[in-house]
Amino acid sequence: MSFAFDIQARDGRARSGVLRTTRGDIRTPAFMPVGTAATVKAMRPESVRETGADILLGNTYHLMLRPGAERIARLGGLHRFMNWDGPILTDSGGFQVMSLASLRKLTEAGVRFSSHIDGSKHVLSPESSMEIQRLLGSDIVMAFDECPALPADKARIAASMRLSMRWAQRSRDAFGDRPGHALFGIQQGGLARDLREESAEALRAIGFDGYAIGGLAVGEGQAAMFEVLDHAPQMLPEDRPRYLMGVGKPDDIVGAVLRGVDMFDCVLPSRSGRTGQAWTRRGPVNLRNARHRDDPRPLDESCTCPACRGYSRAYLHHVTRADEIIGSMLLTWHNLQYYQDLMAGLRQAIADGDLAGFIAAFDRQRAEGDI
Ligand code: PRF
Ligand code: ZN
Repeated sequence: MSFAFDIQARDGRARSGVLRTTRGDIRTPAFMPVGTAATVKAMRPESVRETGADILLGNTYHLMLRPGAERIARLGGLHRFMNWDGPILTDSGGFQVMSLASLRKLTEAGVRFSSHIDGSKHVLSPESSMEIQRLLGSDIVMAFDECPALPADKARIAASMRLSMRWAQRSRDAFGDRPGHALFGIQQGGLARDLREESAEALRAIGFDGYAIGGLAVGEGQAAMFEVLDHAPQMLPEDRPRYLMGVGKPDDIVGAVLRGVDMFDCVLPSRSGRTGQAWTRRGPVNLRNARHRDDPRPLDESCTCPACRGYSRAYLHHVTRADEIIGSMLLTWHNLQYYQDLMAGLRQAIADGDLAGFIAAFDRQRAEGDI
């Protein structure tokens, strides 16, 4: 088994601990900022680290197309290339093919598609995805899977899940034995409990270093997602990290931690920072709104980030409206800081055995609304 996972505290189903990788510890529950194209957009990696991030996410799909996995390997691997020496998890590509590429053709072998950048033709399979993630030097490699868009009928979801489980076995075989690198399996099965159980059983039989919950946050809504999370995490091995892919809003993360999830990634804090949306203890704040135009106060007086220490709401409003680059830089930093502070708060609350108190305060502050 690659990477020890030390669970240090529990509170109900929630856990907090440390995943020990060769490139450093990942404190869980963890939020992984998304660095799709070998950059967390608008941030230098040392700044991302300053927000408290222990690990970044990269994407097989984008990097294979541009600048190419072989090129990154020749240049010393993704860590050296992007100047981030902490752990990197890479997604396996199938999910991004389905949402971004055109002319997709799915078969038992894998998926053929045309690049969203230049229309060039490519193939991804469990074997080629494992090879690309190896060339990138990824620390946590994701199995190659397919994530059906919801709503879809149950027969379609079952067939897709079973294909993903055959691909999970092929991913495991192709990954081989790579000390110092971990392979995570991905549970699918939509909203159906029996399909989630069947998928978990298949993954447990193959054996992975960690287990992701895929196929959620694809349009089903929070209530339906939480219903799945009321049972899905417990189907996965208790002693290994559980990763909910592509989630989410702050309240999604809080609810998922309560239900036993350890790891998260989402473009939301970085992407919304580039559109003038800030996330704070009091909920979302749109800096484009004219009510900030003459406001000399910081975005959040309790936040330690550069945006909140050095600038007024009026300034953030101005640079956001004027589409100045510093607006993206400052709001991305603030949002990543808010997310990492939220994760630190969750870890501390679990360690203190007071997750319920933390969530009550979280809900209360959000109900008060922005100042
Ligand atoms: N599979 C993979 N990546 C993903 C997902 C998935 O199901 C999701 C679903 N929210 C996000 N990213 N491989
Ligand atoms: Zn801030």
